[in-house]
Amino acid sequence: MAFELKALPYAADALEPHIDKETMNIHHGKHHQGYVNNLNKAIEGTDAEGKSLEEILKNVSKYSAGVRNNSGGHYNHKLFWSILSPNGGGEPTGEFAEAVKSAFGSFEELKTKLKEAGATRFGSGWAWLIVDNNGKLAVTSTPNQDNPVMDVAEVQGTPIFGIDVWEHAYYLKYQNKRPDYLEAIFNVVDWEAVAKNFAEAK
Ligand code: MN3
Repeated sequence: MAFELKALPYAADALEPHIDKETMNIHHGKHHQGYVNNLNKAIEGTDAEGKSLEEILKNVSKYSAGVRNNSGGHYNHKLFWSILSPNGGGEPTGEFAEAVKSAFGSFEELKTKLKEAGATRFGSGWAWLIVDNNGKLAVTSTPNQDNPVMDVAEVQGTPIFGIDVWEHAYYLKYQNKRPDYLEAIFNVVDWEAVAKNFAEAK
């Protein structure tokens, strides 16, 4: 069964003005679709064919650069669309909010750490909030389309939130001002979705 691209869970213009419609259409319809198509090509005739995305990522060091880049690209974007919402913004609540406070001191401090991780990732990559292998929340970042599920990642764990800092994620609206994009995106983060990911990852 080949991997498939699902439709966005909201309209392409739903995250405006923070993320513009054209960026969403190109990002989802061209970039994410490209990762899905290239992943299906890259696994063809290898033992990755028929495996789940998570299984491929956990053993990604066994596979080609094409499998690494495109399995990461598919996983990362699937997560990205799911943690954004036109009804997002605000702050986490409940058990997840308590865990944030205990790990980072405050929600503001978590945001600062995520923005730093995104701003200082040289070139293309991702900033992550993960549940690490000791069950603790941590902020980390990865280059290119790598992610913390991969056996090659410096810091491993389960991502519950990620920010795409590739230029394709923000350049049309924000040009070279990555920090402005990193500020704006928090207006459309679905913290309920992140809290659900946290509960499942723990
Ligand atoms: Mn992207």
